[in-house]
Amino acid sequence: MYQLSVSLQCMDFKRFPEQISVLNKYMDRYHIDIFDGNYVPNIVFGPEIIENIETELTLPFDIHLAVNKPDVVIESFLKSKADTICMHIETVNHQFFRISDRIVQVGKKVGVVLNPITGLESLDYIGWVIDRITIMTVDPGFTGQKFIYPMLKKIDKVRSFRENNNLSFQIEVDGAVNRETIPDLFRAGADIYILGTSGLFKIDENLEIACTTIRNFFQNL
Ligand code: S6P
Ligand code: MG
Repeated sequence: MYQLSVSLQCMDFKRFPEQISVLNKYMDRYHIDIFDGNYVPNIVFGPEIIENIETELTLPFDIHLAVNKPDVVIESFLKSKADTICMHIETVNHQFFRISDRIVQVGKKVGVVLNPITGLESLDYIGWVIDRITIMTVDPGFTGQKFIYPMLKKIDKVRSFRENNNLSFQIEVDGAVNRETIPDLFRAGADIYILGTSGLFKIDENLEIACTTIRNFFQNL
């Protein structure tokens, strides 16, 4: 069954209380991007902000660590209420198992994120350890970017790998997930859809209408 996740950096923070109460009602989970201004040329949330807003989230949320050195910052995010911590495989290839063990130790789920340019070679070794794989369908760092179509083939390959090996991790897609790209993503086999500017907030000024529109869209796939 698919899940609709919302990228919180795409919200209108001037209207946070109003928007979060609507999202809590219509969506399945939240996605919080952590940028370090180095791995990606942007900065948005940090641990203190998460501590402040997490009490208002009635849905589970994950943390997407798009940072150069996840080991340096991870402890502050392990203290959060996030149920899943997702890290870029490119940033942890010398200590993936050490970090994933630590995530499991605190009772959270392990997610791995693959940039569009990154291949699937690591799956042979990590497929048995992870709870989720996030296929970036844009380069990480910014909202409102163009969908990278060859990622559909990648999702399909990940799905086959999961089936052939009898595994159960979820497949998540992140970047330009909207009404134009969702039918293809759905056919390719995505489970979790991260909705941002194009997939949710730009649908309608009224967030309640935007949420019901995208929900109905999924129901009719
Ligand atoms: C991208 C980030 C994403 C975005 C999301 C925004 O660096 O990891 O989570 O927040 O993709 O959605 P959209 O529709 O603006 O691409
Ligand atoms: Mg993200």
